[in-house]
Amino acid sequence: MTLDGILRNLSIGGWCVLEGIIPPAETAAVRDAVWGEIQAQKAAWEEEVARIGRAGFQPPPSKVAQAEALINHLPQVASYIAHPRLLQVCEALLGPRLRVSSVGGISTYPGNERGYWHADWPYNGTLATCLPVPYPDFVMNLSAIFMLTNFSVVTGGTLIVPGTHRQPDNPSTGNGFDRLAPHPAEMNVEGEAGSVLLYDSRLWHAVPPNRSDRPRTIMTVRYTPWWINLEVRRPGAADQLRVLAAGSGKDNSVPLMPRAVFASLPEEARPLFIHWLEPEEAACRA
Ligand SMILES: O=C(O)CCC(=O)C(=O)O
Repeated sequence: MTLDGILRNLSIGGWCVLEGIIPPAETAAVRDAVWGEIQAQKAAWEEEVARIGRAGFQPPPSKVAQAEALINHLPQVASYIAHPRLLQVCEALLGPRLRVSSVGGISTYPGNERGYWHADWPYNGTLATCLPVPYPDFVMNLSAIFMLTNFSVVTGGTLIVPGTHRQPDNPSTGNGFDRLAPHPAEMNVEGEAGSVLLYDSRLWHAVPPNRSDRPRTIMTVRYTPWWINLEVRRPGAADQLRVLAAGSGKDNSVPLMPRAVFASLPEEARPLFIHWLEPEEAACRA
């Protein structure tokens, strides 16, 4: 598809699929590495789920596991995140000097619960760092879901409601739509492993049920323009502490990137992460 066609899909429906971002011969290795990191962070994730429950927030769906700061553990994924075709679309919508604000991993196990309808940061109403509604109607953040296993109705392609990116709010902000109810216009995104679902972060979407007999695994990446304040996600930053103290929402801070990891990134990926380096002193202590 041409750039114009992709931009038209993103403008009308709020989403598109870019095929072949990870070459077929490399997809299994990326999937296994992301799966391995999700297993390595299992105990931390279970602790986080318990903490979310104790704090009275909507618990994450059962049989779903997540890993955070994937890039710090698997820098080999950086070249896919910086794929020229993906960056071309992101820059067309968000302008030059993009940043990546988070990289995560999610596996849905067979028989998992579906998730709640939400939009991604900075529009997720369960977060302390959520923008107030109503949102202005323009693109401020893009979300990418890298399919590491095939997406279908059976395996569980991300559930989306096309066109909802133009709404001034979403079910996670308590807009009156039952966040756990099926939506009459919902659909599963379909695509082959190695493809990327790219969407306006305002699009209503949810973790889908996996009706297959194998885990479905994804990598999530958020592309953010330089003019959005990421300090609210920097652990210990004044803006972060202030927002957390003032709000009742969840913390979505992101671990900083160790300098040694940054040094190992390919040249083309470094500008996307340079804003998130650990301070020099941390590198000296390590
Ligand atoms: O698991 C999925 O397909 C959706 C993940 C999701 O909701 C998100 O990345 O915000």
